[in-house]
Amino acid sequence: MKLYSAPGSCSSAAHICLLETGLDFALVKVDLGGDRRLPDGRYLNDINPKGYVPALELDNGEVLTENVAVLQYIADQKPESGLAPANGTLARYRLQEWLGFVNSEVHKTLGLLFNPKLAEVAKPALLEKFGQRAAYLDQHLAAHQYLMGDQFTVVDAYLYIVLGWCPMLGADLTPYPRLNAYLTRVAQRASVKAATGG
Ligand SMILES: N[C@@H](CCC(=O)N[C@@H](CS)C(=O)NCC(=O)O)C(=O)O
Repeated sequence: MKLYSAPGSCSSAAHICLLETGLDFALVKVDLGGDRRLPDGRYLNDINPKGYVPALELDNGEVLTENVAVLQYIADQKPESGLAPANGTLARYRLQEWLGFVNSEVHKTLGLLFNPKLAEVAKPALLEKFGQRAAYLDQHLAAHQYLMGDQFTVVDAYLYIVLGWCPMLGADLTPYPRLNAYLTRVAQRASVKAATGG
């Protein structure tokens, strides 16, 4: 497997999860701020015509994109890692529920704030929406170590990475003590340290 990833971007979640599985993979770093040319001379668009990371090239040459699919695929390559509950169980749908929440409510709300073309006037409304999502997470984590309970799963890697953007975006996490404790817990994992240089 080959992961096309930009360190610090959402694709680092897939990097963390690959490290958690212990599977063999190659990491191809993509500079999103540059011309997105890859070491082999191709461009990111040649791998993912949608033009973004993560992209996971499978051993049969197929390319899988979208965090929600990529993360679950990685987890399913090593079920004993516990990164995802078994397919077909209610717990798996709960994981997908969380993945949907992190993807569309957290990642994409924060992601808009990176856009230099975003009007200043739009920022408070986005930050307010983010605050509501953070408060919900904080409340959930009062009774749980990780989003799915006692087990670290792919969605924790995803949430950890996107919440890491908060200081750059002016999104204040100090009102959410349980969320902060959770981030500290996740940060201690060897896979997270290795993928983020922590
Ligand atoms: N819908 C995609 C979005 C992925 C995404 O937002 N990737 C960002 C990095 S966090 C990216 O590559 N942005 C570059 C661009 O859109 O041009 C997913 O959920 O995987």
